[in-house]
Amino acid sequence: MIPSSLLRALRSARHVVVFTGAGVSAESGIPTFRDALTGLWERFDPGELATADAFRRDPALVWGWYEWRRMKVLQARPNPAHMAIAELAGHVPQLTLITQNVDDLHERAGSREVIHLHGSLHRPRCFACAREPAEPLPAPDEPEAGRRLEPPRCHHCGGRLRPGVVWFGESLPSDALRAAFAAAQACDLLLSVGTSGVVYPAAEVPHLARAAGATLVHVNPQGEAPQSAHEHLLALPAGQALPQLVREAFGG
Ligand code: BJW
Ligand code: ZN
Repeated sequence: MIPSSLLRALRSARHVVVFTGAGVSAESGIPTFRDALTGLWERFDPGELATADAFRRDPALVWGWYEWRRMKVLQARPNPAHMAIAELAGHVPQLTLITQNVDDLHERAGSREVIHLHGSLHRPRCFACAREPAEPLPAPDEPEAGRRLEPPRCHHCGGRLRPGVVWFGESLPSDALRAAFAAAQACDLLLSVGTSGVVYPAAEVPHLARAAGATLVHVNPQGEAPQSAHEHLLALPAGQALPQLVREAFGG
């Protein structure tokens, strides 16, 4: 049941921000990071895989793991949550989509100009000179989760390619972060979908929107009950909650 005050706020919003995390892709079969039992960090140590030092120590381990993840994304399809977000953009005057995800499922659902705060699995670059390869990488051939794989070499300088994601201790792309913070401060409603909200500075985004007076809507089956009348929790999987929200607010 979606509260009527929330439906009214959504119908009258001029600028909506949708802020997504791994939970929005969970129903596409992409594992989240911190869910008990199924999260990636339950099985893998982020310190051994998601830092620049880890890549320096063991590039083949890190590259192999990210190729495994890229393959999972290539095999996945956008789910009803991605589709509902793309559809919502057609119902409101302005929508800014900010994602922490490194997959391309929002784009494949039809969303345009997605702000990727943590980069992309699909845009590797040279670890030495930062240039991107001229040719897109071929699809990985069925690597297993723990299999080492030598990273391809850069055509310019011979350095190793690294995944185009933001590792712990690295700066977020400054244009993306600036655009995300500006949208958060300018929006009147922010939908936070499938994120634990523990990784900074991305986790500032909903806080900035709240401080600027926006209505906040959290979509998370494990979410905590909010404290204010301007904040709502839809404690459902995103693939159910978002289509229902768009349908009840705008029909069709
Ligand atoms: C569903 C669902 C369904 C399930 N429907 N929902 C301040 C204090 C302490 C530390 C720091 C700080 N500021 C910065 C730091 C350090 C660090 C940090 O934040 N650490 C914290 C963990 C404590 N931050 C950084 O290092 C950042 N850089 C930085 O700050 O640079 C400046 C600096 C320089 C030098 C030194 C120090 C600072 C960079 C962070 C980059 C994070 N990168 C990762 C990996 C990306 C590459 C990869 O994919 O491997 O990004 S970590 C990982 O977490 C990934 C995600 O984008 C990110 C967020 O996770 P997300 O999306 O929220 O997923 P989960 O799994 O946590 O949550 C899923 C949620 O979905 C759950 O709540 C479920 O209930 C829900 N869910 N199914 C709806 N069907
Ligand atoms: Zn190079």
